[in-house]
Amino acid sequence: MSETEEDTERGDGGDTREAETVVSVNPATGDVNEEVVATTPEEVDEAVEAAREAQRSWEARSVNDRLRVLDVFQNHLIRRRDEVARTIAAETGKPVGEGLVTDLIPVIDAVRFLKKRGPEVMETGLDLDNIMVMDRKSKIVREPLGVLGMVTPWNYPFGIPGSQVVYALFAGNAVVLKPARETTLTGLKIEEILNDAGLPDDLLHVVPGGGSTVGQAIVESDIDQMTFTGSNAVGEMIQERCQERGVPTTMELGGSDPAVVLEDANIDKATSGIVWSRFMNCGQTCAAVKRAYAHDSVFDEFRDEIVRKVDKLRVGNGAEENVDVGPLIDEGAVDELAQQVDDSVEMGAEVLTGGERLDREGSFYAPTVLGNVTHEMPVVREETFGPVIPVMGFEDISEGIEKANDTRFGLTASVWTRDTDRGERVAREIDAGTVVVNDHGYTYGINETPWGGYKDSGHGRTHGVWGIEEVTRMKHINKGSADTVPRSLRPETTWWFPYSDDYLETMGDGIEFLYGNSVVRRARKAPKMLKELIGKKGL
Ligand code: TAP
Repeated sequence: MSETEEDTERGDGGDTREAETVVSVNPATGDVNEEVVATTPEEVDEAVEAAREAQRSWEARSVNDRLRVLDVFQNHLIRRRDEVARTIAAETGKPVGEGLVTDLIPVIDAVRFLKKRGPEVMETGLDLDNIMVMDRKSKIVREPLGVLGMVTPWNYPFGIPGSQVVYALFAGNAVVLKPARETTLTGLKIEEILNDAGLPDDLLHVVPGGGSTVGQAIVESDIDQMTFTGSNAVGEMIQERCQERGVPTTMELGGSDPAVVLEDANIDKATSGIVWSRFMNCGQTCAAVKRAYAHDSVFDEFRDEIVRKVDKLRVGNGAEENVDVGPLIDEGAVDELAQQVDDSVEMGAEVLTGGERLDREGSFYAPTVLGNVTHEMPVVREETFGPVIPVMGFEDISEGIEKANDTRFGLTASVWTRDTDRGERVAREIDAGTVVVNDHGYTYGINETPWGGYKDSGHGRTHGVWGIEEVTRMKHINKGSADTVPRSLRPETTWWFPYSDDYLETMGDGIEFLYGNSVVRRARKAPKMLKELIGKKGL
């Protein structure tokens, strides 16, 4: 939870000026963590300019040199993990251990992946199988885009910006990042630890402030790419503006992930996995199970197990011991969720457990399971960002798939079954960027895999080879020898000027030899072609 305030400060000369501040508040207690002076739009422009200058020399350093800084960062992060996780808990209320797992590991793992696979993605040799170019060599080199603008949400305040920043810096970019107001202190930690690790000055600017001021200033600034993670309403606005300005974008937006439980599923495992995926981070996860469907033959058992496991969740301040589910980010989020549940109940949904705010200090809502749910209800039609799960049945798998796909979103999904081959066949039918069989959403922390959605869940991919591609541009370099063969012997390259008298015939023979599917005809052309090629190489 946070507030942006305008304070009036009095300078030495008696002038007054407006200073906007960001107030970081603990949503579990309502206590103020700290107040930070917000960046002004002019300072955002200055940050982009300074970042551009710093980026040039960063790009000029070798990939391994850049990796050395990230390696030190990784070590600092491992050492300072509790400090970071406690900052996250103070700003979001989530359990400290959960911060380690879902915020720190994705970033630490990103560095692991980039050390292992990054260099080969930045420079890859190509096999040129065509015999006509056997004396040539090709490679792909990836070049940074320049200065990247980033705007990120509060729900994974270290994991999301941290991993995006690491990929961008690895590839040789500079970054200007606005963290969500609610989690400004966590955003500033990324900058602090990277600077401590030896990141050159000005390569990363974390600029605190509100979305409509500082966020908007980044969008309007001289950036080379914009990565946005957050709601569809804001994402669509930013996308439109970037398109007008010709700035490429990566959009990581909302989700309404389905879990599809087949009749042969391990119900104990499926319900444990689904409850964790939905209720961790107090249900405020883009890729949480937001709709659960079970085959009619196992539905009653599935529903009862979900209710039983949800009833055992311990709600409280995540900074304390023995807490599973923390608060929502603020009162506004509780209001919105309560409205979605109340409206659905009015339309006929049945509260199987929970269904109300918790009467205690902080922004708490009871972990809730809803039955008797239809697709017309807000808890299914809209994205729910809190601890609520609607459970529904399906008669056969085609109905299950149809229901799973009945959404504007397509971030991730899961299929639960003992028959993993069948699980894969169902996965292929679901419209989502990632479909996991017998687990849900966890691949954000596995950096070999891509992250990004279909449909209204956004476009572009963070993580993995594709995450590197997203923040670079591809250059193809092809090299041939500078040596020439006397033209009296052969033209340097068969297809160059001057065209020989038998050019038409030679090229025709070449096509037959290289691409024809008759072995006999290819063999017949071989001597002439070999002569061409030997002549061409001057052997
Ligand atoms: P938003 O309200 O969209 O906020 C996200 C960021 O955008 C914040 O930093 C916010 O700043 C900023 N912002 C707001 N208005 C802006 C504007 N006019 N110009 C530029 N920036 C602006 O989202 P949220 O409520 O924090 O996050 C929840 C949503 O994010 C959910 O829909 C969730 O599914 C989605 N999400 C998606 C993913 C992926 S990977 N697909 C991951 C996490 C979350 P303020 O500080 O002013 O709010």
